[in-house]
Amino acid sequence: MSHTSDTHDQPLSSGIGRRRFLNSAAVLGAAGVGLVACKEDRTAGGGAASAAGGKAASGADAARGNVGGAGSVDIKPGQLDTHYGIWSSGHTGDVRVLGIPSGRELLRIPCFVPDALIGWGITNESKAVMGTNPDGSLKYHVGDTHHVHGSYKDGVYDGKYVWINDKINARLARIRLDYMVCDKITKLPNVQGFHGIFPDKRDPVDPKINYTTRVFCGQEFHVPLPNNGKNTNDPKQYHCLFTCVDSNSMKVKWQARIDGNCDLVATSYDGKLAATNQYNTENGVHYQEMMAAERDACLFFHIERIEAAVKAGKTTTLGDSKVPVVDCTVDANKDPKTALCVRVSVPKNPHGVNASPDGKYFICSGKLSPTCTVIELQKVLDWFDGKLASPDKAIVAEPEVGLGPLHTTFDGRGNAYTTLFLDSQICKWNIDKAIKKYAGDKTINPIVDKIDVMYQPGHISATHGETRAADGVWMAVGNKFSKDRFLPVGPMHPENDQLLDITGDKMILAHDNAVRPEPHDFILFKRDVLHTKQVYDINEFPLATKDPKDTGLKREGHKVTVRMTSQAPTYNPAEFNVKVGDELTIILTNIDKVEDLTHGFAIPEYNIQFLVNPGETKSVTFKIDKPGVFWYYCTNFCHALHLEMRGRMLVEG
Ligand code: K7E
Ligand code: CUA
Ligand code: CA
Repeated sequence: MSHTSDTHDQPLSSGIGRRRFLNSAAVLGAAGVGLVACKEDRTAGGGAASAAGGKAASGADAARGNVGGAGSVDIKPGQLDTHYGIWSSGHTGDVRVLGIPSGRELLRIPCFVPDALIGWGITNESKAVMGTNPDGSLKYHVGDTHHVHGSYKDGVYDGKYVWINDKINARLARIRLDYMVCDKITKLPNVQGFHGIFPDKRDPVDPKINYTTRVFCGQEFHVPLPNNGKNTNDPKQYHCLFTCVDSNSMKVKWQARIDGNCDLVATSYDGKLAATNQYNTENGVHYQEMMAAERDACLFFHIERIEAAVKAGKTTTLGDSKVPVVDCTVDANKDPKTALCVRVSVPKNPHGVNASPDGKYFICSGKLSPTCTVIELQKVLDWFDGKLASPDKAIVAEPEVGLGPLHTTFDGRGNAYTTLFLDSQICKWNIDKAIKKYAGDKTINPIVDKIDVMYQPGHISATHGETRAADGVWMAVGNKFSKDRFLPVGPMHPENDQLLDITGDKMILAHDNAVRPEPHDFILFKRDVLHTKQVYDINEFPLATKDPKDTGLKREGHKVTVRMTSQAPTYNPAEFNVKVGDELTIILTNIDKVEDLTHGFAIPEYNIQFLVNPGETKSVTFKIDKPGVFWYYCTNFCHALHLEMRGRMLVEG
């Protein structure tokens, strides 16, 4: 297999090295020994997993009855998965990293909500990313992540970032994939119910910019703009905003005021169009009103024109926000030649809009209609050029797929796979056949296959499905109900993420995977897309203490700073003195450079616990409010003398 460690610039597994490190450290009772062992046997426990895709299953595997061309989902002890999956985890508010095909959860990356393991929301650095009140307390403690998408270059993942939304508090988070940490969170002004996101795939004008520079964000819940308590019952004041965030600075570039709402978001491969499906074109407040119209819409934004309007100052602002807002309401955009946006109609209350990997189509799933609507992007551009009589002429197919279509993914071979929430099925259908049928050949049946899933599926995503490199190997489905699939654990069942092999004509259900509620969206890609780092570059941290002799206490009035290092199994300093009434800041640098040698730092009675990875620096600030001896100690097993890794904070009475 090709996926051995020498194809990566970083080690794939250090289980053996780590074990040897602990053993030799135990014998010698000293820090920093046995480290050479870490460099050997990288591949002993590594090697590739069963199959990277496209390889025929062995006879023995096939006999198990659930193995197709994608290979076995059995990852033997010591073997590594072939793919990463990045999962949005819903109202637990974080991001999860899974190994695919095993479904093993490898990491949770906190962003919007505090995390007790790594001390997210406790350290000063994480609080600065999350956002605080003037008194230093966290602004928000809850989050609801729905959609996660990666950065693109040339229409494929470049492995740099993923972005994820918080629906509750209208925030967009960015995760750096090298260290797998959240490095920025942006609050969208004047937005409620921030739902769909999608990064752009290239610049609409400059061909040299063939990578992601913007992230588009849709608002699902319309509110009076500005939302200041006036006009709460005047429907004409209710609008939604479609927001563009600069993917690099994470600053909000512009917003577009629209009629109706935004649900999910898609972007075109040429960078020219972004779109959102709308289920509430009625501007209804109750669900009965939101279901009144026979057809809703997919709303297309002409990015180049919008940005020209922003540049020309054809904008307003809302409330305290300085972000320029363009007018994308229906009445202001009737003339195709100048329109910033256009609605293509879609049957009643659609859900999900997905871009096909050939770059030609956006597909809206019907939800209340048993259909998917295929919209040809070139025709939408033709409408903007005044060459298409009506925007609905851009619809090229509307296949009947089954009951409750929600989300669609692709295999790169011309097929679409749509979740059917009500039928508890996946429908595999052929896009070209659906187009031919819509064009008049009624003998054609675009439906290729259907398979039961358990139960009530929402999101669906195939390996590289929303990129030009869609390879049709594995496909994950997030089921909203698991009922009888797992041991009962009281009233709340886990969710059921299922993995299907889609290499053949027929889909094969390969694996059930219980997950903590409630995942929504996810992306799956080959593991060589990522090159994560296991040891921090100490220079990433301006506050780092690089040498133990620079540690110690500095006092300025009641403000006390303790610079500290950790090196297994010691902290330096091992004790320090402070007084009641002091405001203490501890800046801890882990100067161990050994992969996997993470230390913790906890101190009793002050709600403090956080981790420092090799080379990492973190700080905490708190007020000393009681006298006594307080042992700070290492929470993360690091050494044979891990339990001895502790020190004293002495507060005179
Ligand atoms: Cu269908 Cu918020 Cu993506 Cu969930 S939405 S499933
Ligand atoms: Cu350091 Cu445990
Ligand atoms: Ca509607």
